[in-house]
Amino acid sequence: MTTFNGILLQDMYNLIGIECTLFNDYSMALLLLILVGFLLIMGGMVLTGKYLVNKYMFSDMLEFVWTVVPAFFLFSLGIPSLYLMYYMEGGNSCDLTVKVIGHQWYWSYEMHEFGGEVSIDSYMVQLNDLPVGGYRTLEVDNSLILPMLTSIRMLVTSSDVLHSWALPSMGMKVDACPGRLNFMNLMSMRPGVVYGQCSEICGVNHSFMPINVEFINWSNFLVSY
Ligand SMILES: [Cu+2]
Repeated sequence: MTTFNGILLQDMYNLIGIECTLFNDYSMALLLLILVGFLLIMGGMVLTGKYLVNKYMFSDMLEFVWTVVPAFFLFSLGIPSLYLMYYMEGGNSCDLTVKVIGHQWYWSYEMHEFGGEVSIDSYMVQLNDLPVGGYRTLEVDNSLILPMLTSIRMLVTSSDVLHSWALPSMGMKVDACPGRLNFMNLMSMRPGVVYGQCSEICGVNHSFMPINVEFINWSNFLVSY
């Protein structure tokens, strides 16, 4: 069901996602401030017929202000944006490593940890087999089950063409390139199911290779495979 929650960004599962949402809110507020301020000044001048141009014909102060104020706005956007970019790179330490492989047109996951060899193929559930309450083209037969509150290193690659492993509610997206390992750090702050889709046009069934990650606690995770 479509709800009002769908108008804005999704509820985030990790700190990076929360930071992205805050940055989006801040930039939109700044944009609105500039737009409304500009419209009020221009509208006021046009409606009243009183133009400020004559008063400020040779004003050094005005030139100073219209240079410094926009520069301040730009820096206030650029600095948090740079901070976020480096934050997304993640740290070097992790507790679990998962390999994600993109195929035409499904995802497969591999985990070689805790003495176990986990290898999963994750295909989309066809429309006829969709469970009640399931999301169309978003449910998969085998979802990736991961522990929450754990730093997980995702190694992303592809076996054929370019794909992209994306989780909008974690603010993360990594390209899957054949012959190359890209990585990202995931850490979910709460349990739940995170949905995503391939985000690189990869062929006719590009729209039908959803990503489904389930975050649960450690004790359940250890017995889930
Ligand atoms: Cu793809």
